[in-house]
Amino acid sequence: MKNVELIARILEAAGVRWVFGVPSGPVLPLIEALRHSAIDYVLCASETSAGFMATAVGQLTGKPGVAVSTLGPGATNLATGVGCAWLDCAPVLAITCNVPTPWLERRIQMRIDHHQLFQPLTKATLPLRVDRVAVPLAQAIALACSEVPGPVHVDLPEDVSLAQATEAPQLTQRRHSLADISTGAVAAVHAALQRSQRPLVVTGLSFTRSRAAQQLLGFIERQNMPFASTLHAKGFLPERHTNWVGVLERARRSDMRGFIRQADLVLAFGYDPIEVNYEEWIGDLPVIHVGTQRADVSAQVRMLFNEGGDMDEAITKISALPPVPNQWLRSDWDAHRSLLDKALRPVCRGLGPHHVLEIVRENLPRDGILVYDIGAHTHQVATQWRTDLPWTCLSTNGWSSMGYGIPAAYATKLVYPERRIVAVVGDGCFQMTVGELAVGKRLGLAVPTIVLNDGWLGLIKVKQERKNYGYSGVFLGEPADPPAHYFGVPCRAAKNEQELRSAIDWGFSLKSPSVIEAFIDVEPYSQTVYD
Ligand SMILES: Cc1ncc(C[n+]2csc(CCOP(=O)(O)OP(=O)(O)O)c2C)c(N)n1
Ligand SMILES: [Mg+2]
Repeated sequence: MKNVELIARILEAAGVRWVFGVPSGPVLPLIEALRHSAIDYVLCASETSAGFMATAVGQLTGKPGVAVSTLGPGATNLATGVGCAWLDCAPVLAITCNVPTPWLERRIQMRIDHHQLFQPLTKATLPLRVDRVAVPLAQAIALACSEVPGPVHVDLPEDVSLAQATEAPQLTQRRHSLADISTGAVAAVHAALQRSQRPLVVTGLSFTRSRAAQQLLGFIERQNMPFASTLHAKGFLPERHTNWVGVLERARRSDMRGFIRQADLVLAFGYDPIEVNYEEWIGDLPVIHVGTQRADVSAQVRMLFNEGGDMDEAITKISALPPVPNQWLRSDWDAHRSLLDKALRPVCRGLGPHHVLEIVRENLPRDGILVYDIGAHTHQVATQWRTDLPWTCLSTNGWSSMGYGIPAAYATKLVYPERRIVAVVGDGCFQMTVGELAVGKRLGLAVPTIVLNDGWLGLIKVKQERKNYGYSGVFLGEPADPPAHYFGVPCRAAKNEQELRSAIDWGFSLKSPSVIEAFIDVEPYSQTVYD
């Protein structure tokens, strides 16, 4: 058995189903070994997308998403995808295939130091060597999956790939137990609730890894408290619940901040400031932060408790606290939600982003999954979209890289072939990743991609407006009528609600991918995104 075969066995044993990437000579031995394994090698249009696909698989399955690249430019492309796993906390294994070991330090075509490249983007970066493959690989997998999950990089020189394996396959289960923070957390919450008249619960990225959502919801209901989340935590508590009051720091943030000013205490569970710093919205409210990591905050934030450890244990114990009466009225939350819903839907010419989202929502079942990209539309989706189920509304908010939407939607379809998946992307994001449509076509992934064709880098246009700058470098051009297909992926235009409804019906009726270009008015974003 060669080392690449050993690697394939170890990946199989770790539950890996796909390896995403773009090949080159040094990658070929690994691809050949995968060809004889239960793992599919998925050719992507760029390594960056391979990293996004691995991120989505890692988040959705809890098993390592794997992306493989060649050296130098393959590795630098991959780095952008790996950054997503790093700041959005996804278990990912990034493998770079390199020149043979004796050449590793030489100044030769395409070669750079991969360990230096990946060091700031990963939990660890490990070299594989002729007699040291199984141990570091097993360590890498265990480390990627342990709390806080994230990417681990391994570098695989070509001679190591081809050498006979000298080790047995192994999987080390490194389960480092999380600190018990429950005693302090329970005491802090108990004391704070006695003094509070209007407590507010918020959840965030780390809560997506919690198994105590039911306990937290029970606590929220018994204590008669409203709750909000960040973008990533959408759906991990049900957004159609009467106590739900919105999403922090996305569209209509001023309405959210207005509501938050009515509160006198924030109980944060699984909030990760990587999505948005507390300082942005907290004002002088006291905070109890219960997460898997201590929050990185400045001295100006009034932290009553700030600990990282076994969040679920803490939530479970906190949820057993007896109810403490407070002054919240359900009508406070109803009034706020009505205000928010109205403000998200400004008058506009023709089709607005909010119309598109409404129509998509109507056509996506409860367990359907929306995967969306980065731009003004991210803000609109995050605040307007409602979902009651975990992992049904995916984007990137830590890394926030354009180009996530299409590859992540395709990866999601690989994980959930039976569910309805739709990608919603801006036209700028579409231009960055249009080549990935060919991946969907090749794999026959029935995912409609809805392009919000507004002709602008909408988010940056709004930023220029807010700074009183002139528009420059943000106009993509008047959207042209779309072609009949991109790389064989059929495409339709939708210029009004009726055309959009029929295009969505058409998209979901196909057994392969499609593109729907929705021609939307960009102006509503000026009233929703940063207001
Ligand atoms: C890789 C990368 N480059 C640049 C940015 C900065 N950026 C954020 S949103 C955006 C514009 C996105 O435009 P589009 O896809 O048309 O979406 P819209 O804002 O119009 O909804 C840009 C340039 C980024 N987040 N990621
Ligand atoms: Mg745009």
